[in-house]
Amino acid sequence: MQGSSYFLKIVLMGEGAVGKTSLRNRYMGKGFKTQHLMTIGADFSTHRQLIDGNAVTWQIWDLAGQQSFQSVRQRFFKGAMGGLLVFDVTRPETFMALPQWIEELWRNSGRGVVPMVLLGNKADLKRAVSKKQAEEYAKLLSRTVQQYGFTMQYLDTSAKTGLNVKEAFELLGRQIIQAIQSGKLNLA
Ligand code: G3D
Ligand code: MG
Repeated sequence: MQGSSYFLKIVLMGEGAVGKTSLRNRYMGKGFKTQHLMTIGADFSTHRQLIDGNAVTWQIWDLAGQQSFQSVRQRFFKGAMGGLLVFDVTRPETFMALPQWIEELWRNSGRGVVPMVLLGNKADLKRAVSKKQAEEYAKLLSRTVQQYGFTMQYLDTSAKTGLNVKEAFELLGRQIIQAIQSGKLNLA
């Protein structure tokens, strides 16, 4: 079966030091290049992956440092087809901050509600947020997003050991492609 080609901008979201850049680096492997957009304070890098026979070219956006200017953040999120929503399982406050990130993505994407995958990173360390808590939150979010053609899934990850890193990107890609194919997510 012949798959399709997709060029997908996605954003890494979550509080400082949860491991966003480390997850990206782990996924991309050694020797990749990033482009720095000084005016936005963000980097992006591209990576290709075959997902269920579809040729996906990711453009992965990552905030360099903690950017707080509203105008800058709007440009960061604009055009995003989806996001990896990351918290640190050792720091509950990073879990509590997730709703603000979701709201910001959906408000600024220019596409409305777009897919996300929830990641509890640093699963190699002693955790303070349980897997059950995170899964329940994902289930709750799923009820909100199912009308848009996707579900919200949760994965424990570790940028240190590599646990579920590739899987996280694959899951997100699958959700985005599904939403596009069902006509609920606009590529334009
Ligand atoms: P950010 O991009 O979200 O701000 P970083 O976060 O990727 O810069 O990571 C912040 C710190 O957490 C880094 O430590 C990094 O090595 C560490 N880290 C990231 N992911 C993991 C993980 O899965 N497990 C463990 N044990 N540590 C992780 P330093 O000390 O370099 O600041
Ligand atoms: Mg970073």
